[in-house]
Amino acid sequence: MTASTLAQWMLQSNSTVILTGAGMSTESGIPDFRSRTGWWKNIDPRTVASVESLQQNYELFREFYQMRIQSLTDCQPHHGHEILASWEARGLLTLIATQNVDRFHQQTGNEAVAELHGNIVTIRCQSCGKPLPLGHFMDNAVCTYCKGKLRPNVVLFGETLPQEAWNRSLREIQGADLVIVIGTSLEVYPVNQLPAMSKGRLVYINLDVAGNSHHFDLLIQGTAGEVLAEVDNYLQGTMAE
Ligand code: BV8
Repeated sequence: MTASTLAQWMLQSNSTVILTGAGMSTESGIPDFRSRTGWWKNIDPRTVASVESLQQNYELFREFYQMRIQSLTDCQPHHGHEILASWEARGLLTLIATQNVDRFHQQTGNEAVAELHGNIVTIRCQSCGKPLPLGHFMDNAVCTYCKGKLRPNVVLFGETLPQEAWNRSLREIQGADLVIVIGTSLEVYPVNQLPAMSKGRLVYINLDVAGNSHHFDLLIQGTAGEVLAEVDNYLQGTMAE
């Protein structure tokens, strides 16, 4: 019922927005944050992923992000990412609003992507804001322009979200017939306010569907890769007619 229902809703929808979180990338080998094997199980995010950590604990901050960036090089998008790219190519998706910082949606071909929490693969100087090559950050260099601290273009705790990505996601979600939330605990503000902005149908695809307080029209418990493949099978079948 559930995967076929979602396929039908997608075919009936004139505007579908997908909101993804770290659970979209765990099948690629990237840990999420809050489940049993997540980053924050052993690390307090405030000590490595906040503005304070950048200002007061720069070596630890830099080591944490160098390790995150390094571990990305051994990971690849999975079939679920490819399905989402094919859905955009087939005109089934208006936007992917993502909390993920790995750029896997873009890497597999999605073009309409709003990065709500930035990314960890491009670097800027914290002082003068100028962009610098990733290698400078990985080699512990300082800013070549002003000798300031280098940092990834990720949204740290205590930083505001990129205005353009936020406005675009809010606008598209408010105008969507269907919003599909995939692989996120919806614990982080203000992204966790977005699902309630939908006036259309709201679907949650997640390993853990019990732990959220949002009103969803459809809950599909399972891994992103498996559920997306199941929904795509129904879409392929229906669209082939
Ligand atoms: C801001 C760093 C305002 C980047 C991240 C007290 C109460 C409430 C709110 C606050 C508070 N104190 C501070 C705040 C605000 C704070 C916040 O929300 N804190 C919370 C956590 C308490 N938010 C902020 O600071 C934001 N900024 O509010 O600014 C402001 C205004 C004016 C001036 C200045 C500031 C900025 C948000 C920070 C974004 N950066 N981390 C990084 O290193 O990545 S947040 C971090 O969590 C990640 O970036 C990630 O994007 C985000 C969300 O996590 P999820 O993607 O949901 O991942 P999670 O592990 O939680 O869940 C994964 C789910 O997937 C699980 O349910 C799991 O079961 C499921 N899953 C796993 N595998 C699969 C799966 N599902 C399906 N298939 C699978 N295979």
